[in-house]
Amino acid sequence: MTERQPGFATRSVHAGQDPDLQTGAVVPPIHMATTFLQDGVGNLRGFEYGRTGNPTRQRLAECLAALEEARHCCAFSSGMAATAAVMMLLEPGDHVVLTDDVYGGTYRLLDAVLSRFGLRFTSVDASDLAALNAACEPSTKLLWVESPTNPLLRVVDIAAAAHIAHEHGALLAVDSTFASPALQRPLALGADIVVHSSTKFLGGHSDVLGGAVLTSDDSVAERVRFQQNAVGAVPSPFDCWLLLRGIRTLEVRVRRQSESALTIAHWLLEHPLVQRVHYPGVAADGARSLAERQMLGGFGGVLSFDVSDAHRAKEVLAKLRLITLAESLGAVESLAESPALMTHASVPEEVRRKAGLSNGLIRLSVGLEDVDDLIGDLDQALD
Ligand code: P1T
Repeated sequence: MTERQPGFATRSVHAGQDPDLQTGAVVPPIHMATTFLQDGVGNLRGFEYGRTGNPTRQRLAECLAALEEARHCCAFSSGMAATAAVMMLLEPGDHVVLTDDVYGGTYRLLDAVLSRFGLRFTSVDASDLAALNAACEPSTKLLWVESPTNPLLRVVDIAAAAHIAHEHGALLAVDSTFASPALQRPLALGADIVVHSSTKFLGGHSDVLGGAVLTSDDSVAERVRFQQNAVGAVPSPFDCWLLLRGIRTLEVRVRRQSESALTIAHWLLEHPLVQRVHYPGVAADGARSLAERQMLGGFGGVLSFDVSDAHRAKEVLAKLRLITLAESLGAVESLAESPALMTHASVPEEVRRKAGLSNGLIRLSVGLEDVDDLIGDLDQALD
């Protein structure tokens, strides 16, 4: 009889988190050492130097790989560091196709930094597969998509995007931060690389920055590891430990956040001042059924909605009492922000407008508070 693979919640609690062998401590210790004894030159006990590897970081990587069902994971010091490591697999002159509503920092990295090193990119609505295909050029080496996207919560058909990428001889990287591995496993759908900002749902408590690159491609993994060791964007052992602690409750947090977000999305749809609600669970039929097929039992804890203009959006945000006005998402406390003025301010206005990102857009990350209290807060702020 083949042994049944442990379920997702079980892996969240146990993968990479075996008790400490030496002491039996149920919570594994944090290894702070930056260097490791060699029993003779080059005769290592598994670790050499803290930038190259660390036992706590190795446990985190093992855990994340088990959650994403990946052969390899490389844990980084932030989501942007993980993103940059993937982009640095490319050569000057290579072309990247990018989702048009990506996190503003990802756009900025390509637009203001990597373009100086010869990378070219085209932004496109990746939920439109014909447009995605048409944006590919002979020198396209990477398709970079978010699903759901930040901040318009569009759902990209990952299996179809993988097919398009491979037909063009390119890799598909999916920034799966908004779904977390609790709701989406892009590698199983054909993606080559998954990236997370583990600052968000994985950490879950707004107290740790982190990122991860996951892949089952041995050559990609080797190049990402080499790049990380050469450049040095490694997370601290304490940050890795905090992430392992947060991940233990990932499944229950995301389930509850998804339920509350769906309830709030339905409530917002009925509000006279709300012009549009962006959430896969209330999207048009095609997008919703794609999300139902592609996502695993929930649509995630982030939604966004349009009010008339930037002035009204600022007023609503200023009136919130329970929901905190702040960037970031995926934490136990609810957060709201204005993408046009905050997280996506580095994206030029005409690029934002073309992507459908209005100045009156408000993004809400739903936390673990009682959903009635969150609706009460939105109700008084929109009044
Ligand atoms: O902040 P950092 O850990 O470096 O992650 C960057 C990043 C990457 N990908 C996505 C989809 C993200 O949303 C982010 C960070 N986003 C925010 C801080 C935000 O408020 O949208």
